[in-house]
Amino acid sequence: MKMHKREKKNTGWKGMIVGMMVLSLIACRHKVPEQNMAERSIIPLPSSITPEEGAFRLKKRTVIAVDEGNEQLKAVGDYLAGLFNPATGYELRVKEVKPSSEGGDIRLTLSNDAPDLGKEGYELKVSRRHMVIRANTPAGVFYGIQTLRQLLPAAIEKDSVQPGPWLIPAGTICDCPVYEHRGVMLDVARHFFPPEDVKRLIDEMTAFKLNRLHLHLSDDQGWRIEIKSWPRLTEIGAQTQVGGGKGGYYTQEEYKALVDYAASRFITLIPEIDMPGHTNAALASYAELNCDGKARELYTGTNVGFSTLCTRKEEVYKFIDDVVGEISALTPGAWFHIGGDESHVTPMEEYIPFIERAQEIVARHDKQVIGWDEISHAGLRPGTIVQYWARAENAKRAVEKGARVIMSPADRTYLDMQYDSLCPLGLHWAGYVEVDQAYNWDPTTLVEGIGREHIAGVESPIWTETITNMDDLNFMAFPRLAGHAEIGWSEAARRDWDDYRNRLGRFARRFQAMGIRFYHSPRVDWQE
Ligand code: TNX
Repeated sequence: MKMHKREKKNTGWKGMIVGMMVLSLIACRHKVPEQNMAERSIIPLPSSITPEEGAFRLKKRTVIAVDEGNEQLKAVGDYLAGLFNPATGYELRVKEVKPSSEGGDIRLTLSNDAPDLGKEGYELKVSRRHMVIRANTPAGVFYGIQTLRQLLPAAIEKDSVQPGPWLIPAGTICDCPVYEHRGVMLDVARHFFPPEDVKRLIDEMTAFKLNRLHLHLSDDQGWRIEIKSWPRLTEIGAQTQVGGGKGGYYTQEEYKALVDYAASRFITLIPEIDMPGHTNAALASYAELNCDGKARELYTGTNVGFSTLCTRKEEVYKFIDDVVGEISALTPGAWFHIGGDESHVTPMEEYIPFIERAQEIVARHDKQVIGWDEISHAGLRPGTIVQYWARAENAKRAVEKGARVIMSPADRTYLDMQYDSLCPLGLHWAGYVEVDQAYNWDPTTLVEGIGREHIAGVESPIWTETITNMDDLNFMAFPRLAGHAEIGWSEAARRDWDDYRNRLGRFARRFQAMGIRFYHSPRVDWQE
C-alpha cells in the first residue's frame, strides 16, 4: 500500500517535471526569433537566396564531413571548425567520408556536375537536420563557408565563448562571382606593416570573398622586401618611412609565410616593385642606379614624381632582372606588378622602351605583367593587365592595345581618400569618397569603350601616407571595402544602394564582433 502511494506521488512529480520541461521548451522556442534566410545581411549579395521554413542548429556534436582524399578540402573543413570553435566553445569534429555519401551534419563536397558555378561559385543548402556546401573547387566551398558565417548571429565572430543559440535559417543559396579579380592593394612602403598586420588584413578580406592582395613593396620612402643579391636595399632602403619612423621589411622567409597564409584563404599575393619612378629608396641604397652615379638621401616626405632609375644604364636592367627573379621565385601567383605610375622625371622617350623592357624581364620569369594605367603609353605584351586609377584615356588606350583592365578609379576605390572634410585621416586629391560614392557605380559603365569583356575586376588601394596602424587602416577601409567586394562579386543589375545601405546598417554588430573599427557614415542607419 505504502509503496503504491509513494509511486503515485512520484508519478505526480515526474508528470509535473515533464510538463515544466515541455512548457519551457515551448517558451524557449518562442524566445528564438523567426529565422529567415532572406532577412540575413549578406555582403556581397549572393546571386540567389531561396528561404525555407525552419533552421539548422549548430551543436556541440555537429560533424563536418568532407570528401575523403582531398587535402585542400580537408583543410577547408578544419578552417570551418576553427572559425566556429572560439565563439561556440565547441570542438567540432571534421571527418572524411566517401565522396558520394551523405554523411555528417555539415557536408562539404566537390561536385563536377555544376558548370554554372564556375571556379569560385558554390551552392549552400540548409535544412533542419543537414547542410551541404557544394562547389567545383575547394575555393568555392570556402566562399560558401563565408556566406554560412554571415547566416549565423554576429556573435559567431567573437573570440570568446558566447551563449548562442547557433541557428542557421533553412533555404538554398546559389552564388558565383562576376569578376575573377577582387583585390586590395596595401602600400607597405610609405608606412611599413609587419606580417601580423598583413595577416589580419587577409582575414578581413576573406570574410568578403576577396581573392587578390597586391603589396606595394617599394617606393621613395622605403624598400620592403629582402633581395639577397642586392642586400643594401634593405640594409639602407628599408630603414625609414614617411615621417621618419624606423620602417622595416619582410625577409624572404616572412614573405613566403605570407604567401602561404594567403593561399590557405584562397588569396593570391601580387608583389609590386614600382619603376622607373617611385624609386628613391633604391636610389639611396645603390649609387649606380642613378645616372649621375650618386646615391640619393633617404626620403621621409610625401611628394611624388621626383625619382627615376637611370633607364639608360645596363646595370639597371640587371638590377631589375635580379629583383624580379628573386621575388618571382617566392611567388606561386601568376602576376608581377611593375608600377610605372607618376614617372614625371623620366622623359617619355625613355619611359616607353623602359616599360617594354621591364615587361620582357617579367615574362622571362614566367609572370604576367600588371602596371598602373600610364604603362599604356608603351607597347603592351599579350596578357599584360593595366590598372586604371586616374586617366580614362590611359585605360582606353590600354584596351585598344588589347590589354585587360583592373578598375581602381581613385574617386571611388581609393581607401586613403577622406570620407568628408572632417575625416581625421587620408588625402582628398581625388575628392571625398563617402560610402555611397564608393558603392554606387558599375565598372562596365565607368569609362566609355571599356566593357565587361575588358575588365578583370576591381581593386581597392590603401595608400598609407597618413595611415600608420591597423585601427586607422580599418577605419579607412571599412565599410567602403565591403561595398567594393560586392561590386566585384555581385551582378550590377541586382545591386541597389538602398538595399545595400540596409544590409550594411545591420552589419554593424558583425564589424564590431570582428574587432573592426569602422567609419559610422551618417548615410547609413547603423543597428547596434
Ligand atoms: C597616387 S595611385 C599614387 C600614389 C599615392 C596616392 C595617394 C598611384 C598609382 N600613385 O603614389 O600614394 O596617389 O592617394
